[in-house]
Amino acid sequence: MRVDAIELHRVGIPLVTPFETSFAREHDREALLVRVRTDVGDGWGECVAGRDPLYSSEYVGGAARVIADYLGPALLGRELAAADAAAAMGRVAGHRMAKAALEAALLDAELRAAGRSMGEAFGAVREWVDCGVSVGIAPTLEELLDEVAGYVEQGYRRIKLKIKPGWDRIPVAAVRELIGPSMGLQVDANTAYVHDDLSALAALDEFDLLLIEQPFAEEDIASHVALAAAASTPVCLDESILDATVAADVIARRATSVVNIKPGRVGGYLEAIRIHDVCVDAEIPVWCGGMLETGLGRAANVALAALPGFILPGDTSASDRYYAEDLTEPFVLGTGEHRGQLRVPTGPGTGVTVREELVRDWAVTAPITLR
Ligand code: OSB
Ligand code: MG
Repeated sequence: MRVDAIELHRVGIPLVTPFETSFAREHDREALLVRVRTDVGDGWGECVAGRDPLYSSEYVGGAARVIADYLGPALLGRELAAADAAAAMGRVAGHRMAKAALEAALLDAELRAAGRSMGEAFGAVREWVDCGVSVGIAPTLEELLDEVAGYVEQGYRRIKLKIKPGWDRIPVAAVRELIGPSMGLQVDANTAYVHDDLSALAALDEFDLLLIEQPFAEEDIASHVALAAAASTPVCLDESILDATVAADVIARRATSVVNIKPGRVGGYLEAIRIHDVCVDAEIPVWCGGMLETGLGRAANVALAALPGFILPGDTSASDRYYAEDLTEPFVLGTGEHRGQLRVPTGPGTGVTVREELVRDWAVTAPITLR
């Protein structure tokens, strides 16, 4: 296909509840949406960069800038398949979230033109995926327990608690008590701890957690190796997993025994599939992470989560966990045998339709068109 134009749309969408992590408290999600216009039709992709460079070095404004100045020009006017996009943008170091959004939009355009779904193209082996929910740091323990009880009631298949120093043992103990011994529970520190906290983290073993996600800095592989050796709870890397090469390396070093795959963080769905394959070969379970995506990014994440190695429930929650109104038709948890699951879209491309009136209503800056 030939890339004729790239549109950048910046939107701000209110969250139904503020989301607090060890690095920020957010009341709305600012997202960068990319539309590619090609000779075979249009495609949409969502950039997972946050408003500020706190989770990673990337952020919405920087992603828009690097697309306008470098990544867009590397694609515009070129004849290429979506699978060629990463190489075409390869001269630019890093900026994986920006690259992932462009590749996702190209995949959407290409698959729509071919009448194929992302699930089919990625190698999905199931029609429904198991869903967990990521629960932010709450103002009080009581509010945390209310929120968790609500999610359990809605059918979510596991709970993930955001933790940080001073908000770990007590909330984890209280939630384990609330949900009982058999429901999956895991924690995510988003790099908030240091090596000296090792024994305090190992003490969470008592709560029979599925995993502890990214306690230490992105670059601090050694501390993750030390925790993995000291604790029975599996260590799971998120921020540190930059691509399939890093994934293979940190598995070999025994820094991680579970991997959180976020397509946006690793440069796109095609690299995410390569990480999945590396993990399957190494018998490392994976699950699909999230970045508070709208229905657009969620649709593609749910398709990815249908691959065989995704054996743990993902942070692929229903639309109403995040937004009163979603950018696409909403994702709703199933019922009966599909309680706590989302259905993998089967329509061409992402299988969902971006509501363009909402892209306009939610715009925080004027759209930019690159030709
Ligand atoms: O570390 O997994 C994370 C949200 C924003 C940035 C980082 C993370 C998260 C989440 C939410 O945990 C996952 C989701 O429900 O989309
Ligand atoms: Mg995480």
